[in-house]
Order: sequence, then C-alpha cells, then structure tokens
Amino acid sequence: MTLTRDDESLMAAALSVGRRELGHTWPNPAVGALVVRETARGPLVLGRGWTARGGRPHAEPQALAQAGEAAKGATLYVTLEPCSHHGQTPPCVDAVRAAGIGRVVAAIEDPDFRVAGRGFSILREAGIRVDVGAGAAEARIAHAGHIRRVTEGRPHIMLKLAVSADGKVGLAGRRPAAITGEIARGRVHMMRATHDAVLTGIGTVIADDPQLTCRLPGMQDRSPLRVVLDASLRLPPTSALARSLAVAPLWVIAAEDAPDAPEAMLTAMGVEVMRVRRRSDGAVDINEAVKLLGLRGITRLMVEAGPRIAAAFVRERLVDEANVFHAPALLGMDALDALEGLPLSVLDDYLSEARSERQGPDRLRIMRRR
Ligand code: AOF
Ligand code: ZN
Repeated sequence: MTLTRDDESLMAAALSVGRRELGHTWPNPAVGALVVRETARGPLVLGRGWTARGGRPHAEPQALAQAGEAAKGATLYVTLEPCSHHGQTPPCVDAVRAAGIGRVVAAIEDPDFRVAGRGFSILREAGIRVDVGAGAAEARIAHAGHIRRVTEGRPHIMLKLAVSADGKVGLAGRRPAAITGEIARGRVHMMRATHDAVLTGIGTVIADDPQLTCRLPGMQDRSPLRVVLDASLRLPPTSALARSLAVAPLWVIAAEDAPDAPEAMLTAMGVEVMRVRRRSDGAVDINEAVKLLGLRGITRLMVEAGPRIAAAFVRERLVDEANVFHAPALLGMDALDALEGLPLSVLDDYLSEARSERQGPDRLRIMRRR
C-alpha cells in the first residue's frame, strides 16, 4: 500500500466535507468524497460530495457528477468503502467505474454485510488501483454510529455531563442550577445538531421541561429527534417536548405494561410511542431500548439525562463516548452526584481521555471507549 502525505491531507478534507450532514443521514453514515486530479502545481479538487439528508444520494455519485468528464483518470478520495449493493440507489462502485476513475483512496472498509470488502474487490477487478487506510482513525470516529449499528445493532452512544468542581449536578429536590457557561451551552447545542437523536428520562422532563432542540442561530432545522424513557407514560402533553413537534419528532419509550390511554392521546398528537420490557426496579430496559433505536435506524445517540439514567448507561457499559463539562463552581455535600450511586471516576473503567478543551470558564473532557 502506498499512501502519501497528500493522500492524508486530502482524506482530511474529505472527512470534513462528510461532516456536512452528520446527524441527519441516518440510517446511513455521513460519508465525504472528493475527486482530485494531480497537476504540476499540486492536487486540484474537481468535485465534492457528501451523503445527503436522509442518507441518499450517497457521496460518491455527487462528487463524480460535479467533476463530470474530468473525472477520467482522476483519484477518488472517500471516507468509507464505496457500496457494492443494489439498495434504493445503484451501487457507487458502478458510478466510480463508469466515470473512469483511475485510483480510489478509501479511509476504511464498510462493515455493512452487504459491502464488507466487496466494493474494493469490484473496483480492483475493474483495474482501478485501490489504497485503503488514509485517515482511518478519524474515519472510525466519524462513522462510529454506522459501525456500531451494523455490527452490534445499537447506535454509538455519547453521554454528555456537566458537573461542578466537586462532581455534582444540582441540589436534591430543586431545579438544577445552570452549572456551565454560555460557551459550553453553545457546544452542547452543536452536539445535539450532530447526533441523530438525543435521549432523556421522564424525571428530567418533569423537573426541567427541556426542549432538547438545537437553538443556535439559523440551526433549528439541525435539531435531533428527541427520545424520552418514560416507563409509565407520564409525559405531560403540555411539556416543551410535546409542544415542539414541528421542530423535531418525539419518540417515547414506555414499558410493555404502561396504560393505553396516554398512548392514544400522545399518538393523536403525533408522538410515537414504543414499548420495551420493564426491569425489576420499574425502569425500562435500556439495553432493549437502544436495540430498538438501532432497529429504527438511529446511528448516533446523545444521552442528556439526569443522574439515574446517566448511571444506568455507565453501569450497562453502553457509553462509547463521554463529553464531560467541568465547571469551576462547588455545589457542596447536599448536591446530587452526576452518576447516581457511582463516583465520576468509574468512567475511567472503560473510557480514556481523548482530548481536553477549554470552554470559556469551563473545561470539556472528551473520553472514548478503549
Ligand atoms: C456509500 N456512500 O455516501 C454512503 C454509503 O440503503 P442504501 O442503498 O442507501 O445503502 C445504505 C448503505 O450504504 C449503508 O448501510 C452503508 O453501508 C452505505 N453507505 N455508502 O458508498 C455513501 N452513505
Ligand atoms: Zn454508495
């Protein structure tokens, strides 16, 4: 395999193009593609493409169409193996061959069983040079949702927490105080925009009445689908979540034995109600809930919930990534722990710090599964 420094930087550009609709291409991955020609003055980009909202068209045919005739003999940089299956669109490998591409540089193989290396073989059999591995580590992060869903049947799960300097999240029995600053708040809204769905619990809905949309200027249409774990169907029809269905859909995951009357009312409002098993402690089974979300096409799930649900995800080892905002303030002994019944340090059991960033007065620690 021969990858050059140019290959790495052009793949970085393809990854950045691919992030354009991250959070809005589910059930498909958000892929980026560039058609590039070598010139005496260095590489020239002839076409750019990224997976469209809703997952189609795929990235490659769009980049190739933009390049047109000039794609003949050019190199295609793509963040995921081009597909080889006949889905709702013809396979991307057909478009690559038809365009006369001379070389394909891909970041990683597509673990989808319909592709899984077949895309590369078809291209090589057609006499196209294929090099795999440029930007592979970044691509595994960018496509973590797709990879987790096709290999394990559940979405990639990101837990967001905002904690005080003493690891607390609020005072018992009171509305949680705003712990972090404006910059951190903007970052959280950006995280919502790049996840397919954001999940919370009925306790948080009743205590805080959140909307869980992206309210950055001009970005309301980037809001994620909202999911509430609500075992007994207590969701108030007057809640901010139920009143913002025009902005983003709302799914409620209830227990099998929850009453039927609230379901009928919520369904009539346009809320989608689903049911899973109830655990012995009365809560819904979160393993079943995340499988259900995977089945419904969710690839990137953000968990923005209270200490009980956050701890349940950590205990079940369902957290693939944690984004923890650390604020400078102290809340004191009578405040709630961020993870009910667990010290915050349990995150270190299976996650490691990937990065730490300043966010105004706060610090954001990004941790990923080892
Ligand atoms: C690509 N380029 O931009 C994307 C790909 O249901 P379909 O036919 O749209 O196929 C979905 C599968 O295609 C998806 O599971 C993943 O394997 C791949 N996604 N492939 O060549 C793209 N988004
Ligand atoms: Zn494709």
